[in-house]
Amino acid sequence: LDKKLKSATALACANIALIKYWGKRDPILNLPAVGSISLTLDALQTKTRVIYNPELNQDLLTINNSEATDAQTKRVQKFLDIVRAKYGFREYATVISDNNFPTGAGLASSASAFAALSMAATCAAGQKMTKKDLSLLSRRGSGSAARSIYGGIVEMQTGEDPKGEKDYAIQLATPDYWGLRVLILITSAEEKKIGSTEAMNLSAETSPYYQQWVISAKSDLHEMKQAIQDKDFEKLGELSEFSALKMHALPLTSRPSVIYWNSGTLDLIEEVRILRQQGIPAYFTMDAGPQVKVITLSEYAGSLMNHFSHKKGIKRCIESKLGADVYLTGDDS
Ligand code: 2P0
Repeated sequence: LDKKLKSATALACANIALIKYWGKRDPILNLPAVGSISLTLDALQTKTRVIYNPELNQDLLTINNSEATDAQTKRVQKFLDIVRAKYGFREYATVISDNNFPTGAGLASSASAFAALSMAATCAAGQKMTKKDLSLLSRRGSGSAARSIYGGIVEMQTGEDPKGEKDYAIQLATPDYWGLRVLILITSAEEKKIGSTEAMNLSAETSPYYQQWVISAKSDLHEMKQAIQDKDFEKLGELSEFSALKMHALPLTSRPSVIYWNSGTLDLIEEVRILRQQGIPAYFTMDAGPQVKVITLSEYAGSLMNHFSHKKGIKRCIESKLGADVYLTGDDS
């Protein structure tokens, strides 16, 4: 790199999978065992600045103006080692990352973090990357980050190739294709007990349902793509709930078992089903944590936000529309 400091800042949105990723076919290259389909979430954004500095003797990371934990710093260092090896330079970096969503809300997102970091780290190193290259690279940081390169509705593809040349995301629909909304209902702000990387490896090793999960993923992806093409909201919602519950069956049936839900999570599943009986188009999904995300249509989002914000057991509600592709903010020019 040039003698002077090189920096770049990128912004990426988090995403919520409708058809879930769970399990890896290669832990080193971080190749997913199954494809997935997600909605990019405009309301949950990470902005990351990378500044390479020849005077540093290690990478430094701050998140929301505080020094990151050792585990977070190590994960970023490992990722920047991949970038340095790929482009043949040695400078360490200061990485400054900020989330626009409330900290301590149980929403820490490796997806938006590694998507933003991929773009900032390569751009600051003077590399022009295509979206496909960024998706391939950010997958090394976190599987779900490969999807956060794109806005709208996104598919993470997966192949049989041992090097993972087909394991990158593509955009299925732009943010304005369909008025989908996601309500993020926070039931607990606690740190999760076991991270998804560890839990998915445990599932692959010990859950008796794991093989079937991998086999059955293909038809879920196929059906979901059809539902998106047809703008069939009922089908999209029904498949999303099915994939979420099927995914959670893996940690639930691992040894030892991992339960990500709390009683508030179950209350909200029930609540969403009751709303549906009343004719309101709302479907739930959950990731590796107790928060419930409600998928709905734009015309129902306001009244549903109002409904949930008065519910006992909900700490906070965030409404999101579909977000955009990762981009450079221009703060460094
Ligand atoms: C998903 N999750 O499709 C699934 C559903 C959580 C539940 O991707 O090990 O942090 O870094 O590749 O991406 C969370 O796992 O895992 C995740 P790694 P990641 O969104």
